[in-house]
Amino acid sequence: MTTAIALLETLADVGVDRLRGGYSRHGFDRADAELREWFTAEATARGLDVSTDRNGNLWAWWGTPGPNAVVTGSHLDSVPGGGAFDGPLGVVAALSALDALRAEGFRPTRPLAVVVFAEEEGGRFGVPCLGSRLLAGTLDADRARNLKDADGTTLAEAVRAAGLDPRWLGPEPELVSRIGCFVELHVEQGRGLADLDAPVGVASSILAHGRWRLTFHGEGNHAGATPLADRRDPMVPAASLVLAARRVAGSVPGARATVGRLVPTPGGTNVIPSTVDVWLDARAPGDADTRHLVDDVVAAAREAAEAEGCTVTVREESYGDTVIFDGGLRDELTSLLGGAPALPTGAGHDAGVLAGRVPTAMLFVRNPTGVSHAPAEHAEPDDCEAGVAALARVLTHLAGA
Ligand code: HGY
Ligand code: MN
Ligand code: MN
Ligand code: MN
Repeated sequence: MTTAIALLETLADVGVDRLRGGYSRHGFDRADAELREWFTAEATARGLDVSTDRNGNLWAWWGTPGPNAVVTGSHLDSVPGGGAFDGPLGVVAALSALDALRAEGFRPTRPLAVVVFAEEEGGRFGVPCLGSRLLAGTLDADRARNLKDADGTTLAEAVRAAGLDPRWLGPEPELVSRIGCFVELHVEQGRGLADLDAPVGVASSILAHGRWRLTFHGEGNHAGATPLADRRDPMVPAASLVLAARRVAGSVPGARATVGRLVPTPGGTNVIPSTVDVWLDARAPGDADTRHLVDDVVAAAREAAEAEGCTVTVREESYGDTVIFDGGLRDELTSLLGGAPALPTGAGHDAGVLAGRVPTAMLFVRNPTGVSHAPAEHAEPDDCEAGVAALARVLTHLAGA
């Protein structure tokens, strides 16, 4: 049986980001192709039947794909400069758990599948959980086809280059109807388990969260020849947006707002930009709080833009309402796992997309520092193995019934 860490090690050289540190592995890029090959080889070596659905999600079946399947898995893509565990730990733990089940001579009485969802981070095309949202029908396929990456390549062009037909992107209700339940294992992104000194936990909820793109329009000009009074510099309201996001979120209990990406055009050191694109990531416990938070931040941005003689356009790029995981399945797993703690998460997941459609649960593995979406993201080998054992226990319980 190959341990989860040993399997993760086999991915150590895939999509290494030498500039940022960590990994950059994005939907349908070169690293993604290597990851797909890796997963297909590992799954096939375990006697699983691997197929790719119309949205580029990979499915590895133990037994004939059929109704009431027990599905586990996660994603292999990362944020730019991401850690090694966010996503891949859920996939390697699923493979390692299946090794354990086979070693015990377990035979599932229900179809069992390991799934790898495409472009979960939205690191290339800007919409998180792209593969699972398309599968579930919560992302318009035409809009998806026209999503562009930083080089202007559309998703349609990228999936075609990956050997898929973009005309097929879209909901797969028949495939979703086969899922009897979905359980995703994930490294915890936060310190909940570390503070509780517990190796494994169960998810209770996911914060409402969304992404908004604000484009500030000003007048491109010379940094040296343009007196301050003659400027319409979009970087000024963009900077105030960053500060407004922190100020407004600080007034909403449990809220978070982040500007992780800000792109001036043209981006010259001695050039007043003509436009500045700013991406706002806002999250809060509850739909209303999140919407209200964003409205306040946008109002402040509009005011700052006007004061600088600029305009601003706002576009909602993605949104997911608060997810409360299925209480029955959650309680079943917490007791199955000897009273594992149930805890909320501020991170979004494919499990959050499916939770509205099929009984869904998540298992978390302790992250000693809680740091994630950074090269320092970590989980100890013993805790990873505790996660694998917990997942194997859960799969035996669900697929053996
Ligand atoms: O952004 C998130 O919360 C997740 O990691 N995609
Ligand atoms: Mn992530
Ligand atoms: Mn993730
Ligand atoms: Mn010059």
